Amino acid sequence: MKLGYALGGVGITRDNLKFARQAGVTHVVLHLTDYAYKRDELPDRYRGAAGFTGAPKLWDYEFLSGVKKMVNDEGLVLEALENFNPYFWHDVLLDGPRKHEQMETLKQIIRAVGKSGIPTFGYNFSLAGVWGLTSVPEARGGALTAAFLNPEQKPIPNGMVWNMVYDPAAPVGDIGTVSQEQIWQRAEYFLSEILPVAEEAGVVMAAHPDDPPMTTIRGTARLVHQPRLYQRLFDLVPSANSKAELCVGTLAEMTETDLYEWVETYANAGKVAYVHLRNVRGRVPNFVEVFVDEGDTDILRILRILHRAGYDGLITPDHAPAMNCPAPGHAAMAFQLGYLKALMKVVMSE
Ligand SMILES: [Mn+2]
Repeated sequence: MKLGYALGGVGITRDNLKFARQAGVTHVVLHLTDYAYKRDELPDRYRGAAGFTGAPKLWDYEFLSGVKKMVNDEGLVLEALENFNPYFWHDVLLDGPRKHEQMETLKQIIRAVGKSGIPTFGYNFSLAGVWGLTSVPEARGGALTAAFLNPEQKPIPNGMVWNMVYDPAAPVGDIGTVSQEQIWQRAEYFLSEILPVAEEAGVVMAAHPDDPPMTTIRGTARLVHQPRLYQRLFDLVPSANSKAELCVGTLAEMTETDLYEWVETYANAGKVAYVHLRNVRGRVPNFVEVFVDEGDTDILRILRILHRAGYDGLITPDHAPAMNCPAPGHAAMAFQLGYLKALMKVVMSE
């Protein structure tokens, strides 16, 4: 097992890479999108959106190899990219008029990822995205943290998907409801197109479960909102390059959780691409993200199961409660990284 760390958007800096290296991280996952871009400039009807997608340049070989070089220059390995910017694939998610054209763009991106020598691409096939979390002082010592408290759900306005706005000038109205059958059909189209390209490019496509794992959010069905639905996803378009981005926190929030059994089964099957590790208290429709060493999940047990199953991939800390100090996010991450690094050492010496 390797200690991983995720950086995103404006947080992808030399200093943050050095911070990771100093904490003992060896492998990095990058979110190339600045999810909070122009959040405060969006029209009122998009209140609560993470941000605006902008119109990013294609993630081509030249761009990605430059990003990879920056990571390598700091003594780190670039293991994975996580999430397409919704700008590149909103109509694939929404079954819109540009879906075939956008599918070709996604294929170009995956080919460039492979050519750049980045082994894994994480994705989250979701319409509502990560939505509905609020900040509450409910982690240990009153630390500010994310919680899902079953908020009122309004429909997703036009021009928005994945909790980001891609067209602020879209006509007034909303995208309506999307059924389970529709979301699985759309996922099947996406996977049947992307997986052959990923196989040829030597890239593993890693699916993140739906966070929060409700059956529907804002009227739109969720894809992997119970652990058992991963099997349905793997069977939908079978491929050795189709794996799980195992978000332990999200699985623990699911109502039918057989978390330890799931981890054992799919780690043994070689279906875990990489791991997001956080702890939570509660399940949908009410949960609170807490420090990695409190909450409902036995993190040491998870690491033991992974190691015994021969899992040799990344363990990356997920979201963490903010700590009261001048650098709340960095302090929280340093704590999580140190804790995980120590547990990994224990487990790997057994
Ligand atoms: Mn996650």
